Amino acid sequence: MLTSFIFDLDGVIVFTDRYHYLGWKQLADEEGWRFDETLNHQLRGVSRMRSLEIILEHNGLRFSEEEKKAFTDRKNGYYQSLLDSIGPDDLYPGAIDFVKQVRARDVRTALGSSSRNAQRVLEALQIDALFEAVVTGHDLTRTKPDPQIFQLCAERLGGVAPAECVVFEDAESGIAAALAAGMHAVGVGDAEQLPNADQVITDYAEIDLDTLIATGRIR
Ligand code: B16
Ligand code: MG
Repeated sequence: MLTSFIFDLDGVIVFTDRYHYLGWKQLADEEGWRFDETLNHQLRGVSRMRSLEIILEHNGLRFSEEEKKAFTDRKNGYYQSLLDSIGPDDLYPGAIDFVKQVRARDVRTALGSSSRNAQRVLEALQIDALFEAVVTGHDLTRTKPDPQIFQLCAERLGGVAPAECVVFEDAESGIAAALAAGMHAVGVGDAEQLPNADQVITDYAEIDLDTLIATGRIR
């Protein structure tokens, strides 16, 4: 029985992944670093500092911890400026209706985001009440693909068994984290970017709740 659905935030519920990209792009352009959409895929789901390190490794650059902190602060400033004008148009089409539908079927819902800005995004879009448990970057000591984020979601839902959990993720690192936690992993986005997912969707309507009920997978 699948009792609990766990959702990533950026790229799964809301298109803030675009704003993360633009924030890094602005920093990279100002510093003269190489950075493009392909490299950006590797940043999905991973922490702010790890994201910077991936960009620096790609450019063959090294900086002190202090300098790296200054770069991540700058990127976060650009990202937060973009968040100032976030609105309902930024929501992934059908995502909120889907969360409401599963909740109406007594499926538990949690949000697991690596972002330290996740709470701000949830509140700006007034969607925080849709999730019984919320885990953000502030709660984590290890970044995806480590399973800590989803294990903590299951714990905060009251100790749900991993086999009862379905994770919705747009990041390869997030799919790996879900699988490492022993959970079912649904990729949201481009199937070519998410080869390890158990299933990949581009539209939440592809998840057939009636069939899941009929086959006894959910109540
Ligand atoms: P912040 P998710 C992740 O969110 C993003 O995918 C990733 O690009 C970002 O670096 C990370 O959050 C940290 O975000 O800088 O706001 O703390 O996809 O796990 O919801
Ligand atoms: Mg994501």
